Amino acid sequence: MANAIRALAMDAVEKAKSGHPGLPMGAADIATVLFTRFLKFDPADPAWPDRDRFVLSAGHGSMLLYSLLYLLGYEGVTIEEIKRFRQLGSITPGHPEHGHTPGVETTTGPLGQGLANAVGMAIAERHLAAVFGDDIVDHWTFVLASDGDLMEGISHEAIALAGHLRLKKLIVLYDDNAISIDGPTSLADLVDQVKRFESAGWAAMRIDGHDPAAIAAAIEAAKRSDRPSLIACRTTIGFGAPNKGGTEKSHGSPLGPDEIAAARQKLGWSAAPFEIPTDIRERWVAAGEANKPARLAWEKRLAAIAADKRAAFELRIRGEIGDALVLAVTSLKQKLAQEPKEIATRAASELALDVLTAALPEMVGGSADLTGSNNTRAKGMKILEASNYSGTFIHYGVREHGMAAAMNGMALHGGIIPYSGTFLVFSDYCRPAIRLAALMGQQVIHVMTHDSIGLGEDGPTHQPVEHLAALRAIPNLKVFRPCDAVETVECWQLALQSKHGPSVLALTRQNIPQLRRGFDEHNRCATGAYEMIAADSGPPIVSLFASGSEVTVAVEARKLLAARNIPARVVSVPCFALLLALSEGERAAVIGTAKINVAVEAGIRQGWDAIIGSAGTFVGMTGFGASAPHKDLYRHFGLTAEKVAEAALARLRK
Ligand SMILES: Cc1ncc(C[n+]2csc(CCOP(=O)(O)OP(=O)(O)O)c2C)c(N)n1
Repeated sequence: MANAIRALAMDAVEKAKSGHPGLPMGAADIATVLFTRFLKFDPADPAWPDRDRFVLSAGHGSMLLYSLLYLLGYEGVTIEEIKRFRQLGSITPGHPEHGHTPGVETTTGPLGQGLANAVGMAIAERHLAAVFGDDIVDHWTFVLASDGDLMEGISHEAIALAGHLRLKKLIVLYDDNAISIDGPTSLADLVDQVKRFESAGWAAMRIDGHDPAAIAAAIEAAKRSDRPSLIACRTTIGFGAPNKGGTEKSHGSPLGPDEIAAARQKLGWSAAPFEIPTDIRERWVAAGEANKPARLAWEKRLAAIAADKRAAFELRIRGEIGDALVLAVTSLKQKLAQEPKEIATRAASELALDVLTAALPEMVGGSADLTGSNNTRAKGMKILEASNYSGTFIHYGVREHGMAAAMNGMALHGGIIPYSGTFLVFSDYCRPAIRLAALMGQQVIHVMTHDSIGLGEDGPTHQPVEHLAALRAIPNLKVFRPCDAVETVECWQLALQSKHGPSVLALTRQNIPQLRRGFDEHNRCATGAYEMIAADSGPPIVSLFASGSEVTVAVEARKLLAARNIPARVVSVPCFALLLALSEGERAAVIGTAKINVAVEAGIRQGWDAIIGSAGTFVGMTGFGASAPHKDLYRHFGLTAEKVAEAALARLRK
């Protein structure tokens, strides 16, 4: 049965003239034991909530996964699609893409991410089991990880978190073939992975990854463990290829016709390319059908639980949030209308979280060791920890990358809307995972505070300058930068309604006035930008655009211009992505037709031209910040109402 995987991988890579045969051939025995004897799944229902998760962290070995999905009978994963490996429009792309191919639990390729996603999936499983009971939530998370996965820094964050949380239902099968692209891993690495995992609180063992009995015994032992488990499976990369096997030559290129012929002979595989002997195919199909009774039994158990609990579970799995959100948002906006607040937007976010987390139990929050600074722990939230998985707040430790990737895993698992916190400047430490959330269309929400030089004394190491632009460059990511308490609540609402992509909320450390007064039921941030204050003496000559804390600066600048009889309007721009997604006409209406466009933001100009045009004037940062109290910094860098007004006047004089 394992040779069927090997043959398909060799043949598909050969036909595509590119790809990675080494991993599928080396790990075929591990995968065969796992999928035929342990993994709980049903190809007839790839989204079955209580299925075991299998994450191929080493995404370059995609043909391992595609071979399995084909052999097990996943709908759509046909032999034709295997033959179209890596071709435009196929469901067998170079690296596995979630949402593209049934049975692919997460998008992998950037090494280390899958492993960290799996930690999030395992957290989600424990949490939902604690909330809804083992009757309906009781599954395992398996990972196949390579040398490269374990060399990546993110693996350190992920395994430390998993060990700390005692995620005993997480099992990592390590394809320990000691080969990577450049050659033997000894070129660059001498880490003893078993010791490393043990030191992080895991159970770890070494086995022969080509011995089915040893693989099965190890998985059984891992299932009995009270902690997460690493099974280091010693394998031969490209197993079966007589000359290239065991070397980097089998890692990432077609083996070539001669080597394939020799491998077929060595493996005793005489079937033609892309053909699987009937008896072997039947055994694979039978393995694919083996768990149907388990799924039907689960459906019965689900039907038997209390109706309200079942409804809550199903709603969460479907990712629907119902009316609770709008009610919570409306009541908070009413409160802010009655009692305006001059507070930092991070503090406004905490006010929002107090009501939102109370209304939406699917929100699981956290912070990378900046809880008090990010204001992400709302009232009444209990800690999610090994002794209480029903908690909803995670202390991720100083592990931004692992946190962001684990959040992706939770979102992929389903039933949870993960949000978390760090400083905006450290979005760089999360970026690869944020990008993958955007690519996969997963709802994760990053609260990123201390969003500009306005954070003050910590200085340029902590002051984001290019980060808003860099994040806005990621497709399908919404970057929100609200200008006051009301916009903060509205942006939270929009992030929670963005079911098919991640959001970043960039929030201030410093207090700012509440500009939005009175109650407006309508979410004004929904269009990404809107006219906050119209020009008060005739048609506007100047449009002042700003986001976040600089909207206050624009409002003051408008007054200075008005004093000189220059009519100016203020447009708040909390979210570029939403503004740029409007129809051309709608967008043009928001941007307006004033003679002069001026934008002010405590960041770099990049991206603003789409709004103010290349002829527009930008008041912002052109280099790094400095260490000083925030008001001094705003003056020093010219982010003041006077400078903004002057910039507009200078244009008028031209
Ligand atoms: C973050 C990241 N860096 C680099 C790569 C390019 N790359 C793909 S596979 C690989 C290493 C291959 O070694 P290993 O993980 O042991 O896989 P194997 O050779 O066993 O297939 C590298 C560097 C990548 N996919 N992701």
